[in-house]
Amino acid sequence: MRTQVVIIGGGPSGLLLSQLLHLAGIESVVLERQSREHVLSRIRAGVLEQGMADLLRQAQAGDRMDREGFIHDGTQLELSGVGCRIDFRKLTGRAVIVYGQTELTRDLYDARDRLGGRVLHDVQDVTLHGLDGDAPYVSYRVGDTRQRLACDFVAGCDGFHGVSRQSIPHALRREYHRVYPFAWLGVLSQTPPVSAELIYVAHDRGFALCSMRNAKLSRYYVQCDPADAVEQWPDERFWEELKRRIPEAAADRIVTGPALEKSITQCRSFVAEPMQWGRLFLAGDAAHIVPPTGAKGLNLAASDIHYLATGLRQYYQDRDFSGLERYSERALARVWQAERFSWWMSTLLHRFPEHDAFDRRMQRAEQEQLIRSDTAQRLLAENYVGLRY
Ligand code: RFL
Ligand code: PHB
Repeated sequence: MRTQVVIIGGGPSGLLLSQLLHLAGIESVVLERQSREHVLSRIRAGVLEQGMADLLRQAQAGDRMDREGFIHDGTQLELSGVGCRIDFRKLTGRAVIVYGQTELTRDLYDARDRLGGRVLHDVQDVTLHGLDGDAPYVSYRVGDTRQRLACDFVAGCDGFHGVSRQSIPHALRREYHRVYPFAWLGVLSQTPPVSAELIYVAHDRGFALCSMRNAKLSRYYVQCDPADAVEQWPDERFWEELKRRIPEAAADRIVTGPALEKSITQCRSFVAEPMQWGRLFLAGDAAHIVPPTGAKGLNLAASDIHYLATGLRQYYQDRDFSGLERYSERALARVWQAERFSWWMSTLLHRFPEHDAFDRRMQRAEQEQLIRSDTAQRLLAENYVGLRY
């Protein structure tokens, strides 16, 4: 079997890439380890930058997002008891869209189905071969049958725990890693959101976030210990802790209910360089992770895919290698900006167990600067709505 581009991973990165390539007349096959139901059961990101939204429309997968997504012109910050609204529209002329990753992934699957795209599920033991030559191929197993798929290029869109990144020789790979001393406990509940805008809270007891998926579905987070297990957080404990951290008026009106989903995510920053080796190109979480505070993970995956799809189109249309050769450099320039922003916003809003009195004063001073300075607010807003591609 042969195709032009093998895409490892059927998450948002892989599906978006295969859809954009298809629309440019480039053939691909997506190899996904899990079932479609499993991929669609993961509750993750919720905030889309304009660049990602535009890309989804370009991929003919943006109709439902445009109908059902919510445009947010700003966000609320509650910084050690002081409220502060960041007005994205006023400060940048742009906004973000609140639309869940689960829905977006479903829309991409539907778009792939409509065009007859090839997405293979339950694919095991994916192995990449010949990446440093001009005849790469990928082998994998479905049930008891081992298959081999020859191609021109391999796109590694298989997330942080995937195999693609490991296929780049260790000596040629540089990895940057920061594990934070906290995690996020997230709850999805069938209740109306407490506020029309997201509320990011820095509190002495730890960070909290009020977010949403739609008018009837809320998503809330509290900072917790990375060693905590979900079982230690029965619903009552979660709601009680959330109410202690969020502004009093919000705590008074919040509607609570059973958790439909509850999960704990360790906060980390991670970048692997370079994002290309021979015929292999890494994109999305396969190459980088951000702590979720700036809502950048999914949006960074989208900008990678934009650069990669552009490079592949140039190659297939004009035999011009230059976009592919510059892929890693272009993608990484934007990745590092988003890494900085996510790290900064995490540092601003979380409680660090190792912080001493001086560290806490520095954090408070930074929060105060944001409350009083338009310039500081503009910087936050520019990064939050997303740097241009
Ligand atoms: P994904 O979504 O992880 O998809 C990768 C896909 O590859 C498959 N796979 C393999 N397939 C074949 N062979 C193998 N060997 C494979 N190994 C893995 C996996 O099954 C999966 O389907 O990466 P992608 O497409 O790059 O998309 C990136 C986004 O998913 C990610 O950046 C965000 O969801 C990050 N993230 C969040 N971002 C936000 O902006 N806001 C959030 O609130 C937020 N919450 C989260 C998150 C990521 C989480 N992870 C990765 C644990 C919460 C969690 C729990
Ligand atoms: C979410 O709704 O899941 C969400 C929103 C904003 C973030 C992180 C997660 O910064």
